[in-house]
Amino acid sequence: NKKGFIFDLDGVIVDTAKYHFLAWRKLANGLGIDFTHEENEQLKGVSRVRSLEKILEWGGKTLSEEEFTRLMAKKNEEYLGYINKMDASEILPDVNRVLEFLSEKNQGVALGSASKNARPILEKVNLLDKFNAIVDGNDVSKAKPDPEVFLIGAKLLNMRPEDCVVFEDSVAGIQAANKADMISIGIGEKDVLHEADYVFKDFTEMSEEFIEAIVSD
Ligand code: B16
Ligand code: MG
Repeated sequence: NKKGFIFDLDGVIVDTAKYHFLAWRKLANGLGIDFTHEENEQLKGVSRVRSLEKILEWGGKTLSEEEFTRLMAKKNEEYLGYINKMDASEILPDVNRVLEFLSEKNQGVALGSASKNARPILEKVNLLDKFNAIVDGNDVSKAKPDPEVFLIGAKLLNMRPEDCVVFEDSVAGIQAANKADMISIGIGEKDVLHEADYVFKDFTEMSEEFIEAIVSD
């Protein structure tokens, strides 16, 4: 039996949300806008453009198109400064165990991320060669909760959507997986990710028996 396993990046494979937070906070504070951890939570899985729009909404500010574009580039530059210092020690607990198990079982493995920086991040943490397909923010025109990112992933894996499984930490990502008719597995809090078919706090809680049952279902 073969299934396609599609991983989100930020919050599932690595915790880059903390770097997004530092970069967005610097930008927001520079505009005289407060930026809290709670607000950062709401930007999880949200595209770069939409993230800046939301921060400006929260701060009650508007910018010219030129300034908007310039600040987005500046935020990304700041973010890349943190990314460049990443290494394999930042891979979240038991991600490697699950990836190895899936590869042993000859399962399809893909990345489905909103980030335009997904490839450099995977390279930094030395995971690029573990994926049979990569779909990131450069490949999609519609952001999660639209299912586009995962449907492209299924296509690249040559799998039907209903034979795919998505690991996601964001509500929008779980909704996208459900809309794609895939099995949705939340990584995080049960009360936040209640729309998911299954929820695990992190991969340390996910047994090989569970994955096997999904594969042979
Ligand atoms: P970038 P994911 C998402 O990654 C992040 O959760 C979100 O906070 C970020 O704004 C988005 O990528 C775009 O990232 O600025 O690097 O293109 O969770 O979909 O892997
Ligand atoms: Mg995520």
